[in-house]
Amino acid sequence: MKLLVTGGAGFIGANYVRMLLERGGDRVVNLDLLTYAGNLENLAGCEDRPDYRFVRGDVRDRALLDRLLAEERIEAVVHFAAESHVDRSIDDPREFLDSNILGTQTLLESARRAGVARFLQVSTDEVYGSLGPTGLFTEDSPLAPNSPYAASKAAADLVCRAYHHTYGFPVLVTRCSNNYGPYQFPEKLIPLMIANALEGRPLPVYGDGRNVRDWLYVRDHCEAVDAVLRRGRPGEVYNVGGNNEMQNIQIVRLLLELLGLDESHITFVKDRPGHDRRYAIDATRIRDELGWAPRHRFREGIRATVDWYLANRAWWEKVRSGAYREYYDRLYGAGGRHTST
Ligand code: NAD
Ligand code: TDX
Repeated sequence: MKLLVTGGAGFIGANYVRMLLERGGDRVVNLDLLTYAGNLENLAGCEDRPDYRFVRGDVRDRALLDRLLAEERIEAVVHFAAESHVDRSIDDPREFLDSNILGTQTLLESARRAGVARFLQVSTDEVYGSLGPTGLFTEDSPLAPNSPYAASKAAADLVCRAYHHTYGFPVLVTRCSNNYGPYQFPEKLIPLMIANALEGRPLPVYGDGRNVRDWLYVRDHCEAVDAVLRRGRPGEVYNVGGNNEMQNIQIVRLLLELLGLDESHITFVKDRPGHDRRYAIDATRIRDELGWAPRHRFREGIRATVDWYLANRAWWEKVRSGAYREYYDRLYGAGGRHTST
């Protein structure tokens, strides 16, 4: 298939592009704006393949999209591109609404006009809001996003829904829980904690550390996206989860254990405003309809992830320099939102 992957230089997108190229049989055009989160080093070794092309550009650039879709005779779009970090959305929501909502609509419109046969919107469990101590999100759970990031993703999902309902455009939506694995930008919990631990910095746990996330190895998410893209029912939403609920503090302790460090490195800091307490996914639909299930056990996946960050120190040291330092100091430094409690 001839695929346009957006956001393919980011964490999940790069893992997805790598998976497709490993497997072979598709042509992959990767459109990415290379924001702070996009990094072509995530795709090192792919550049010269005849079945791959990188284009730097914005999903809000309609003229570019029209040209690219026609020129490459694109048959399917997998839309990863987005502003993805909740803390940044709390600091400055505007770019999230712009990129995530208008970006999705621009891409939908261009793809519809070009007669694209499948359009997959990569969404998140955060659109459902927060759970209490029990229960799971199903595809029928009401949308109740709590952060500007989550609101922007929910809005984009609704625009996708409208394009299917109004124009019959073959849109599919996946809503996945928290991913972890190689190439994740070290602003997110797991790589941030690993990098801080390796640099001898404190590990900043928000609030009481008992917020729960359902962690899924990135490769399992990529396989779910691909299954839905090729075999899912247009107009449908598919939840994707690891059936692996953990409190943040458990994750941080486990990382310290794997790194051979003690708990003195943990520091509890001021909570994230509006911090969702618990996410948990019911992934029955994708399992029953498409036969998808996670293939990586958490213990193995997290060990592989720690090993990857140990072996790729140059990768994360580079992305943590420059502009990242300013961001980190603003949020976690003296007077920042996440100062020690
Ligand atoms: P990321 O921040 O690592 O990567 C995002 C990529 O999109 C970057 O390469 C960036 O340059 C690119 N991008 C941003 N705005 C763009 C624009 N306007 N035009 C073109 N490219 C643009 O994000 P990620 O963690 O890989 O997440 C990818 C997608 O998966 C997002 O849509 C996110 O909402 C969703 N998702 C992420 C998770 C998770 O745990 N990380 C879980 C569920 C869903
Ligand atoms: O320094 C930290 N300390 C901390 O305690 C950071 C960065 C996070 N946390 C907590 C907040 C969350 O409860 O860890 C948990 C995970 O935080 P993030 O890695 O920021 O992820 P989350 O907010 O859960 O959102 C992620 O999963 C869903 C992705 O960033 C989203 O793109 C995805 O949609």
